Amino acid sequence: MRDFRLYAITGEEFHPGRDLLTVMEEAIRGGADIVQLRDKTGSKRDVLRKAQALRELTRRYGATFIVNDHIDVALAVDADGIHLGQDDLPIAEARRIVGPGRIIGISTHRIEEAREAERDGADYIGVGPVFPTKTKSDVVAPVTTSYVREVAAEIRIPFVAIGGIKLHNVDEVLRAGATRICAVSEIVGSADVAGTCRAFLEKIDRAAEIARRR
Ligand code: 3NM
Repeated sequence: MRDFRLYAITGEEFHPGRDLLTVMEEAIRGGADIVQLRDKTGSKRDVLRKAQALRELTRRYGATFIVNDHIDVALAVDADGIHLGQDDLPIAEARRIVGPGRIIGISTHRIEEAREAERDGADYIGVGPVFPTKTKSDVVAPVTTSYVREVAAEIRIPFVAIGGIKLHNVDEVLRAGATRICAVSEIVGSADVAGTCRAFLEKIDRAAEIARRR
């Protein structure tokens, strides 16, 4: 997959009164290079309609589009990939459905899951929740930056840190070795979505520059 720095996930509950497409377009304009549709409550039809619209939007900007959970919807709209949880279809079975050309990402919460994902052919892993978050209901206890460090030291496929990451604490995550950041509430709940994305990217780039000089 194409490398990325900032991964934005939809969270419509964080922008009441603002349209999904407007908010995600602002995120892309601010520099988010991946957009994931995450909708845990809508009907299949609703999810499909949102996926169609986001596919069109991301294609227009050349951004990567990932669908959470719904493999059928991802295929129907020709998404770039799918994102799985630990209780979803295993990677091997998902791969048989989506084929070699589509991205498969999976959430991991401990190093054994990260190793398994790498072994099973995931294209990237989520590493989290780094900090407490209210965005995900069935979330495990925070894995802290020590899990980020473990993954950075050992795992060779791309990983993205997630969970409670805000502009005020992202530096800590970057110092632990993350080079890709994912956020929901901090991005889509912002009054200035594009500006928040640009601020994340500045911090990500500054950390990369410091790492290069070391
Ligand atoms: N997955 P916010 S944490 C969707 O740890 C999701 O796998 C997580 O939302 C994981 O940036 C999370 O608002 C929610 O905390 C992230």
